[in-house]
Amino acid sequence: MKNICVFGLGYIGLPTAAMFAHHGANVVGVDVNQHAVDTINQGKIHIVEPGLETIVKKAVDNGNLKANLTPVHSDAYLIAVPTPFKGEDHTPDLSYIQAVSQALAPLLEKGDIVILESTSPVGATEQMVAWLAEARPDLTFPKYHEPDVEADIYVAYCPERVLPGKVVEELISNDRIIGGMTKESTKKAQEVYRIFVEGELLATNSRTAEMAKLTENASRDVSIAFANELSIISDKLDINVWELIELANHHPRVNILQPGAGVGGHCIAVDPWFIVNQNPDEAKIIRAAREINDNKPNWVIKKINAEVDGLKTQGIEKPIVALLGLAFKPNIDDLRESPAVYIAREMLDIDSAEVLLVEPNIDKLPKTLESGKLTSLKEAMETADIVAILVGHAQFKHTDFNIDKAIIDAVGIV
Ligand code: SAJ
Repeated sequence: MKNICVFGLGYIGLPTAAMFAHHGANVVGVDVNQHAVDTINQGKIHIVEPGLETIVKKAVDNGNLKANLTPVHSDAYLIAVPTPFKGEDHTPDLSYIQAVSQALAPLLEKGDIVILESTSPVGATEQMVAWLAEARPDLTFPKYHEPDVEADIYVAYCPERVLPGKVVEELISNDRIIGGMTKESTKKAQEVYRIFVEGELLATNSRTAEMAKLTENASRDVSIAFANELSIISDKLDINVWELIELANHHPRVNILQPGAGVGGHCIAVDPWFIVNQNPDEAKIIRAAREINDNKPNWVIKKINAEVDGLKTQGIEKPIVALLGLAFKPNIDDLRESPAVYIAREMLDIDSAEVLLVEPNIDKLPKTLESGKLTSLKEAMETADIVAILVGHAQFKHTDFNIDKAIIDAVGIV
């Protein structure tokens, strides 16, 4: 498996392409974004991921990795393009996968393998095969219900499960699920990933692999929702939820996660909806978890506003509120789909308080928060009347919150 074409050079596609190239494969990465293509061809990266730039630079310098706007014929095609929602009801939008299918279909030759990595609803791999087959009636393609019948083209669904911030390390060491449409497709896909994966390559079929990816993130979402629900109940009962969870977790078979300001990122807050959308009558806990986690930021806003109202009745005309943390999780600079950004946006629209934004991992506020003031932790701690801790950044852990201010601790630092 010498020549590999990777579609989508984002958070998953680029590290994967670079890793194949780093291990000797001849890789062409394809993206519609000219800026991304140009940046990568200079040996640089357009995303933030520790350790990735070094690998990309080496691979570009030794000629194993090249970025392009259009694909070239390869032995293996990997697809890592986005699968966003179409509208309010969380219907998955497979149009990027469709566009890639149409671009790669003319290049296919007997014996090639097509691997879908994009997080997808169950059945997406079969839909992709339908698009490929429509464009190439001269070739045969595998069928889900005929796993022993071989076809001209091998097809598999192989989700990634790497943690943003640890991608380089986890790509190599994580076990991987390899879901072939046929048994032979599974074997071929295992050969592809064996190029750099040191973890186990777990064989299954395409539907189970699709559902496994969604299940992993839904599982974490449900666990976090449980913690978030406990935090709201505990607040009402005047119990410290962090102590409560710590104590409960001493039970040998209990392992509760941590409550927070909500669930952010591009995976856990998104993937469970693929299950709910496809199984609206059956996916009850999964839907409830999404709703609980999506509502947590509004609960935090209510708590902050209650403190604001309290200070106003004490005569402070416009209390100063410091919001600590904007990233979607601790110790990263990624603000996308962040509950803290949502809270900041809502608080900036409120006239009754002045809002200071503290995020030590960035030096410029995003457009949506431009009306806010990026403030140092020191200044915020000196001037604010109310401090709301929204993200558990390491910098905040070393701060003394034993001060004469109202503190709302959404992440259990205090
Ligand atoms: N969070 C909590 N409480 C916790 C743990 C997390 O509130 O106890 C919050 C975080 O603050 C954050 C959100 O959940 O807002 C998600 O963070 P995360 O670190 O749990 O996960 P992600 O989104 O960075 O990456 C997840 C991972 N999935 C699982 O752990 C099951 C990763 O392995 C996947 O590859 C990734 O989604 C993905 O791409 O799907």
